[in-house]
Order: sequence, then structure tokens, then C-alpha cells
Amino acid sequence: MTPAAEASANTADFDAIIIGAGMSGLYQLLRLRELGLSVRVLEAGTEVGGTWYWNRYPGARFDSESYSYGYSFSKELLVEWSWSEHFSPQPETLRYLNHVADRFDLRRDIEFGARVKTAAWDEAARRWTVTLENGRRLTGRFLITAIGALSAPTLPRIPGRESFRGESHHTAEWPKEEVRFEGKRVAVIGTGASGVQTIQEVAKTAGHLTVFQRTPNWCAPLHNDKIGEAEMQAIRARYDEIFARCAETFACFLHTPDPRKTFEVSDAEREAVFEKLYAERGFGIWVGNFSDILTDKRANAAISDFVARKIRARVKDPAVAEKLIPKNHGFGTRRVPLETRYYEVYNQPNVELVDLTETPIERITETGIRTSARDHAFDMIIYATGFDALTGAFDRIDIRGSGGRSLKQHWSGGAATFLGFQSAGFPNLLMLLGPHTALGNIPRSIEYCVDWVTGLIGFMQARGLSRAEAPVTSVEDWMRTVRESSAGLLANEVSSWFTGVNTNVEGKGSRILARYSGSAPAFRQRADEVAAQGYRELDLG
Ligand code: N01
Repeated sequence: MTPAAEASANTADFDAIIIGAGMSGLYQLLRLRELGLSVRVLEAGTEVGGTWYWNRYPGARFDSESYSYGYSFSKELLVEWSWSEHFSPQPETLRYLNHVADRFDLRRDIEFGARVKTAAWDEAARRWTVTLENGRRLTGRFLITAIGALSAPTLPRIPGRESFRGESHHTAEWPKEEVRFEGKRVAVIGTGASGVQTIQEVAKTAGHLTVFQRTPNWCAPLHNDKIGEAEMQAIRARYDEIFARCAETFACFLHTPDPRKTFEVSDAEREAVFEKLYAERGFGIWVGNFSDILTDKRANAAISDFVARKIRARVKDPAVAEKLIPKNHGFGTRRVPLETRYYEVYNQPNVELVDLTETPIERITETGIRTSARDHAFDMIIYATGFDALTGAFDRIDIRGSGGRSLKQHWSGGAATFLGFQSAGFPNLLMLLGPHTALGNIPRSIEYCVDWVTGLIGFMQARGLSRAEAPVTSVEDWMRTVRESSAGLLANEVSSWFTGVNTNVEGKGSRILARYSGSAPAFRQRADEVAAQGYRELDLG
């Protein structure tokens, strides 16, 4: 046999290849099996779980309510599973996803330790050829990416990083073995949602913890609590109501915005609303607040001032409190980390805050971190430095569409998609949580996207169609909606992954239209219309 013939004989062929066995990949597998398709899921990790497999850093947990976060598609699953906390810790969520994989017998179609390196569209065969890092090849009619929006971890570009002789871990690549902090001098770089959760946990046992903060974030209390059996029973009885609520809210959380504007009420009433939200569980203070806090500067200043006062009240040293209060962006214009005694950590004698705007990091040394002020010695450095969000996981696979066009190249000035599901020039590539899909409470978005993709494939199957591509006109149309829905948001003026900025990634230093900021119901309405009209906005053949 010629090498080419041999390669082709060894190439397993499927109706659909799914990349990733996280929450999206698992549910997509289940739905495509129902259509009778042959499916192979390729998972880089050694277990199911995706985000909840990789992010095992200390203190990792949901910050949307557990019972609004789990899958809703199976009544049996809802009945048999108990959440032990209002905001489930990572080990429990990983157990849950393993339970789902077992319950629906999903593992037999999942290949673990299978990291996808390249994917190329073959127009003549109307198939994708996928190559793994180990050299194996597979082909599939459809290629479905279930690779997550926040799954490509990034390390800071600080000189000397490789020279550090102690332990170092990125939060999203945390080891499976237990990592202990007792008696150790630990550094955490980064104060986003991952950093905040890590810091408040590590501070409990570390000999000394130094937090390196470049930009403080506006954090609000999580108010987590245990869920007893009786309370879980009551939650089970309300599942229909819970998911119906998630389906109607802006970002699929349980909290609905107050329809009033910030200054429509008296000063006393406004203060009382803020106090109530600050004392309540979850994201209410962000997404259940007065309707104009994210668009009106004066309204935003009011809630920012309220949270700043809380920080000052909770942090004993006024100079430290001031460093923890954001000065270059308002409350909610970046992702709000939810915290549990985070600010009190800075009252502990074993915790120190280094403000990198005053004393930037110059380099990592063999023994620790050198700032412009001095050398800090460490046994461990934790990088809570985030992700190449939204497009990073795509960029890490060499994806080639029609005529060998590279997706990374195609998106180099910013991604362009039709509803986040497809990009022009990449037939039969279907993206779950692709750029410009509605995000919010992620599993709610996942279930919708998987159902939509399943609907499209079922539609094509029933009509003997084998090729689907979003034409440029449809992409342009959706991108117009994306632009319009983002107009007037204060978040547009702030650098964060919301606006596509990651200073650790070449070419991602400036703000772009990185995500869809309209409501989830509006997104679903648009995508439902596309389906109801027979996917006329796609080129099907
Ligand atoms: O990442 P981030 P994350 N030198 O990008 C700093 C989701 N999530 O992993 O702000 C010094 O928010 C960076 O500083 P700056 C959630 O959607 C969910 O924390 O760029 N510092 C920032 O402080 C979240 O939004 C959950 O100035 C550097 C931090 O690192 C998203 O994931 C839990 C630096 C990165 O923060 C990402 O959160 C956790 C450098 N060179 C995460 N480079 C839950 O649902 C970066 N930083 C519970």
C-alpha cells in the first residue's frame, strides 16, 4: 500500500466529530446519537468535564446557583442529583459530569488524551479530516467544536518565567495531586474571578501569601451556603419554574433587572436597594440591579461608590483598601468576581498586596519575583492570569476551511460569525459557544446551542443534504446585530476579555467587538427564526 492509501485505510470515519467532552460535548454527543449518527468525541484531558476538569484550583466553584447551572434536559437527572451547596465546588461539579457520562453511557464514544492539532475541510469528499497530536487521523461529515469560550490559558510574558526553581501552576492547569500551602511562601499573580477564588482559599493555610494585582476588580459577596435534603427537595419541586425563569432573563441567570433607573428613586431607597442586593446570593447586584447601571455613567458611579464604601469598611488598612478599589473602570463593566471573605483576607498578617501599577514586575527570578521595588522570595507562584478568551481555543488548532483558508488568519482582525455557530468559508464546522453566541449562564446557552445544531443536522439528514455554510451576507447581518446590541455599554470602554483584550497574547492588545452583548432571549428568537424558515440564511446543499 502507498503511504497515502495506508493513511486512508487507518482513518476512522464518522458522521460527526466533536472536539471536547465538557458540558457542551457531552450533551451534543447524546443528541446526535438520538439522530442515529456515528459520533466520536475527542478530548485532550483524561476525563470528561472540560472547564471543571481543568480548573481544579483551590476554591474553584460556580458563581451561578448550582440548580440553575446543571443540565435541564433530563427530568430523571434532575430528580436523582442533589447539589450540596448553593454554589457547587469544583469537585462536586466534576462528579456530576462524570455521573452524566455514566448515566447516559457516553464514554464509549469518547477518546481521551486526544488533543486535536489540525482540522482540514475536503470539499470533494465533503468531510473534515482531523489530525491528533499523536498523529492519528479521523474524518467526519460535521466538525463540532465544544472547546469552550474560556479554555486556552495564558501565562504572562514576564522575562525569566522559566527560571523559577519553585513550584508554579496556572489555575486552569492545576495538578490532580493535592497541592499544599502550609508554611509556604506563595505568590498569586492575577485578581480576576479565578484569582479571587484562589486567594481567599490559599490565604487560609499559606505561611505567607503575596498577591500581585495589576487591576483591581469590583467583587461582591457570593453568600454561599449548604443545601440540606429538605431544601433540595423544595428546589427539585421548583425546577420547571427555575428553568423558565432562566429562559426569560437577559443572561439566563435567576436575577432579573430592576426596571427602574438609578435616579428615579430617592437616595434612601437607592441605598436600600443596593444594600439588599449586596446581602443577597449570587449575581443579583450585577444583573438584577437598576436597569441603567451598565450604560449610564452617573448610575454606574452610584453603584461603584456604594461598593467602594463596602470595601473601605471591610479592609482595615485604608491604604490597602484604596488599592483594592478600581479607579479605571466602573462596577460591572468587567466580569464581577463573587467572593467569600475576599477583602478580609487583606486584614490577615500573612497576606500582602503588591500593587503592580506602583511597582511593576520586572522579572521572575530563580527564587521568586522581582518588582521595581524589591525581590520577593517564593516557594510557589500561582498564575491566575486568565485565558485567551473566546477565540484562543480555536487559534490553538490549525483549522483550514475551503481552499485551505486558515480560521486563525480569517479571524486575525476579530472573529466574524453567524450567530456564533458558523464562519463563512468553513462548511460543516459548527461551533458551540462560538464567538458572538449568547453566553451568560453558560449551561443554559450550551443546551440551546446544542439543540439548535442538532436541529440543523436533523433537518439536513431528513433532506439528504450534506453541506452547510454561512454565507458572508448572513455573517455580516449577524455582526450588525452584535454591533448594535453592544452600543452604549460602558464595558466597551474598558479592557478585559469582554472586549477581546489579553496583553499576554500577540495581537490582542486592543479592544474589539469580541462578544454578543444582547439578551439571550433575543439571541434565541433570532436563531429560532432561522430554523423555522428552513435555515434559508445558510447555504445548504
Ligand atoms: O481571568 P481574568 P480569570 N501581569 O482574565 C492578571 C470565568 N471564571 O481566569 O486585569 C500581571 O479575569 C489580570 O490583570 P489585568 C469568568 O467568566 C468563572 O480570573 O489584565 N497581571 C487579571 O487580574 C472570568 O471572567 C468562574 O490588569 C496579569 C488576571 O490576571 C473568566 O473565567 C471562576 C498579567 C486575569 O483575570 C476569566 O477569569 C473563574 C500580567 N502579565 C473564572 N496578565 C466561575 O464561574 C494577566 N494578569 C466561578
